[in-house]
Amino acid sequence: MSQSGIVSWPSRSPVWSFSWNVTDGDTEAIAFSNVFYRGIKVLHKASLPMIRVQYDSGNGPYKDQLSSFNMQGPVKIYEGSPGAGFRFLVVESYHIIGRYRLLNRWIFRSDGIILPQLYSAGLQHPSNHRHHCYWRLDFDIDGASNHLALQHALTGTDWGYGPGWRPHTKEVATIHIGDNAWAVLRKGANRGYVIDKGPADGASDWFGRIDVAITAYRAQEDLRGALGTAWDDQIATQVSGESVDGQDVVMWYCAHLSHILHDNGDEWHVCGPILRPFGY
Ligand SMILES: [Cu+2]
Repeated sequence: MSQSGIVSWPSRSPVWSFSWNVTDGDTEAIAFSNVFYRGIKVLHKASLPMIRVQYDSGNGPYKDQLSSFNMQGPVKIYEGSPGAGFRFLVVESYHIIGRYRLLNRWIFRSDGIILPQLYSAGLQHPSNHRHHCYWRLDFDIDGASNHLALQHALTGTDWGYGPGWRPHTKEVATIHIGDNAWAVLRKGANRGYVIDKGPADGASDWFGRIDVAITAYRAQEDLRGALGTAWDDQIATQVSGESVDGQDVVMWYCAHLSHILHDNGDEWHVCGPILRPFGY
């Protein structure tokens, strides 16, 4: 059964507000929509529509989707603090697919940092394998237009956004370079998010070939969990070379979570990017 809710946190003078839902069918785990930080829009929608798993043993591959059907218990929402500095709000769902246990956790910090995290444990087959986790981040920094996506390179060249920050003006699907940092900003305003590669996000390979794709928002391209197969993420179908300069930008972020056999599947592994605000 699907679940949904509206969050305004903290209830007195909210820092974060958004709606969320989990459905069955062409699902995308927890889908967050209309995400605002301190009253300024950040994301039109954020979700995890696709996980592709590839085994060295040749079993599979698989495409896993987190849904209300394989979710165990309700979505949990709770808050906490690591001590000084900031507080955080967690929205999470726990799923079982075959022998996998998957925890889909989103952390919204009071300092504006967003941590989408996927935790995984369990082995479907006794073989090393990789989970390729695809987050779809439909940014709406200050609204649905006038965005720019940048990739950071380790160079002193300045394209007008600081040394090494090179704008991607056309749709692109590519891999990380340099220090693996990206940004989506609102042109003309020094406001946006830096997207850093998470510490356990691994490397692309022949099976999961991309780390990031930047596309122009098209309503008909939001296929939720229907995009992709076990063999092909089909993200290339959304990358046609269209201009993304000043458009409404969607970022696909892929982490490549490696599972090594010798831990017997008992250990939890975690992956996911780090989203840091600037100018909010
Ligand atoms: Cu695994």
